[in-house]
Amino acid sequence: MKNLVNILIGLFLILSTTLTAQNLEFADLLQNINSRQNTSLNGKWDIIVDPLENGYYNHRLLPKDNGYFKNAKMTSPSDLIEYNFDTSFQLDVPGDWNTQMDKLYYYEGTVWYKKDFTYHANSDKLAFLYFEAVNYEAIVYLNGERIGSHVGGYTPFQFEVTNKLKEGDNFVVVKVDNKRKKENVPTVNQDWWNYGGITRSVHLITTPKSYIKDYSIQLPKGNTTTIDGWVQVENSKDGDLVTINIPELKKSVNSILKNGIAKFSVKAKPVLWSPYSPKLYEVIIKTPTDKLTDHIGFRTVATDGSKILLNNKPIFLKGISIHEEAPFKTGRVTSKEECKILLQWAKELGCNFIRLAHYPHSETMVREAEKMGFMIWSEIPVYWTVQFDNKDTYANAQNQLTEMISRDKNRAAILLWSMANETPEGEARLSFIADLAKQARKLDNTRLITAALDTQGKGNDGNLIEDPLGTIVDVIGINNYCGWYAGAPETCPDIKWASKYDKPMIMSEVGGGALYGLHGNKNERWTEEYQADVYKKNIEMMRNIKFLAGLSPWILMDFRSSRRPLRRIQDDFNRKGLISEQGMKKQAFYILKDYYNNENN
Ligand code: GCB
Repeated sequence: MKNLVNILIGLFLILSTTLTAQNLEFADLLQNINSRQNTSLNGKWDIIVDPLENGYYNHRLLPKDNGYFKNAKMTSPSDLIEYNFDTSFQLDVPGDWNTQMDKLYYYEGTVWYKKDFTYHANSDKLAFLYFEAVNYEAIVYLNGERIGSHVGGYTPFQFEVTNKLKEGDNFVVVKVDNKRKKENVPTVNQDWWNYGGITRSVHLITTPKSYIKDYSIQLPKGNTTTIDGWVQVENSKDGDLVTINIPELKKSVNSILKNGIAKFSVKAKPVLWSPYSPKLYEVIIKTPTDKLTDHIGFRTVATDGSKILLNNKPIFLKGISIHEEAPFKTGRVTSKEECKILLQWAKELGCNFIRLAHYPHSETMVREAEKMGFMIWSEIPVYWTVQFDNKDTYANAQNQLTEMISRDKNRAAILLWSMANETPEGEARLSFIADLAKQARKLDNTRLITAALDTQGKGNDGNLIEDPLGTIVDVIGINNYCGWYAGAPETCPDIKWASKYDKPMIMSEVGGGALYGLHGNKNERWTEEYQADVYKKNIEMMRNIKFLAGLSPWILMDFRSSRRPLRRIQDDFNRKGLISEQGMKKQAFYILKDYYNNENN
């Protein structure tokens, strides 16, 4: 009874205001796929490797409208069809192809993937094919018919396929192409492996005809006592009710749908999410036909001069950078367990913060990190010199940014959206990144905008931060490799840092390489001793930076990169990990751990 009274007290009825479905600029994506009726299409997929683009164009027997995507079968012994998915090789999805098949280790090009599945039609349901990520370009065919395409290797995309599915047997074919191109984001140069394939999970999701598509539920900027947001319901009627229920807070809010959107706002005093207490609340969203459950944290983030404030209190970000590379087996991370191993190592190091480099990581990674109390920096692969004056390149970058924010806008752990990494100064680059920042703020005014700058050795009096990008971001990221790419380690402590901007600075990269188990003098490169010394000297340097608000050294674990050929040392791995790819901790791990454990901030 008491509960009921409380719920009634908390019951608000708010008429929706002017926000309409057309105002929403988020990507066309279902929010919170794991709370939906979901058939996994993971597992073995049949594949055909196609370096000549033979299955698509150009073949006498395969005119353009009759490619591998038709999944043709011979019907008589005299038929000539020079491919057959049913007898082809197979690859695991999710997964990269490079580490699953020796002959695909360096492969960059097209692979055709095919999966059979059954579907039982239900006239009350809609069906969606949802891909968590495919690197890099995907063209998707269902039952021989093209249903759409997607560009960008690290963000989700979906297609509504209700009317294209057949009762019973169906097949989906995906043409996956990871050829690097100058105009792409990232461009042709990158210091990580260009893993190809359907690298994350694939789902067949069904929803009611009128379904909850998307929502945003969080604390508004600077306010810790109001939860507000909106719910978007497709195929709804004006006047239908949406209920947002947070049982633990004893809040149940009703809001009326208008043009597919229901806005709400409710007074509440949630326990705030933080690394000390990563509290998530069960949130249940209901419409007359649909129901979803999420787990959402509430917190605010802001800056004050050179401080980052979490829930109005200054916090120092003790971080580490992470690539989405699987421990022990290398290749792409494909399971929750692998995410947890990486995160557990970051915990052991004493981190409260992770930089998910250099592209959006999986939703699983973000959600696991959030549960464990890590603050997150999430970024798009605007990396080094992309074509800043190319409109299509910008559209691609903005699309990846929009998909990242759309997917993760309800994750309290994410404090920072990063627009770019180490981009060379210039006018075209400035307006490119300024436009991205504008778009990010339009979609989400509650988080901070950052970018990792490469501002080494500027100015006369040490390192002066004056990159004009500093005017655009809220938090300045600096990648600096004192003792590795610039100067000897002993020169680092004397470097004086200055900044033109009264803004927080995160040392978003710092570090050096070492081969696990290689020992020697601290002046010998690649030894663990050298790397440990680089860390010691950089920590001394960082202690003197008054406007330092955190750091995310490069990097938690050694990762594959085809820029790193040095035999018997690198062997295609960037060796700046604090941990080897086989999980062995190097000396520098303990130097950073000591710093994080003993520093007073
Ligand atoms: C950087 C890049 C990062 C590289 C790293 C390195 O500045 O941002 O992607 O892997 O340096 O190891 O050189």
